[in-house]
Amino acid sequence: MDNCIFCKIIRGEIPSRKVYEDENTLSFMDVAGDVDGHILVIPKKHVTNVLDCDKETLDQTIETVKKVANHLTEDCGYEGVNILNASGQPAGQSVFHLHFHIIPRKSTDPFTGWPVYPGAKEEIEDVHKRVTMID
Ligand code: DGP
Repeated sequence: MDNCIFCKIIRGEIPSRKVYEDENTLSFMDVAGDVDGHILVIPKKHVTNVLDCDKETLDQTIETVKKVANHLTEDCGYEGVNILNASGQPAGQSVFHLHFHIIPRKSTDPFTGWPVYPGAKEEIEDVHKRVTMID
């Protein structure tokens, strides 16, 4: 995709600090500067997000997420990771090339990795009826 920032990173037209690369995926440092160690994992094939991603590309991308996450916890002194994905603008996606965020974590971190939600408004039974795929 000509104008996709992440496709430009893959092509080397925009520099990136690479963490891992193989034939189908790339992992590099996120420039957001919001939390130490913020890393992204993307497929080299341009897909928008999880919603339009084919199984093969998603499998390859998740495999690299696991590889990087294991490296962080086994070799880099971290104790856990948060793995985050936004699929769709209402979910907070701002770059429309599939990516998973990896936030390396330590038990001493003075923050939670989970979004701060406002508290459920609907009865769980009502939501369950609307979303369940089980007859
Ligand atoms: P999201 O909001 O979930 O779509 O995340 C997009 C992330 O991409 C955001 O954390 C900042 C990061 N980002 C945007 N532009 C660049 C860039 O040019 N280089 C790098 N390394 N990261 C970028």
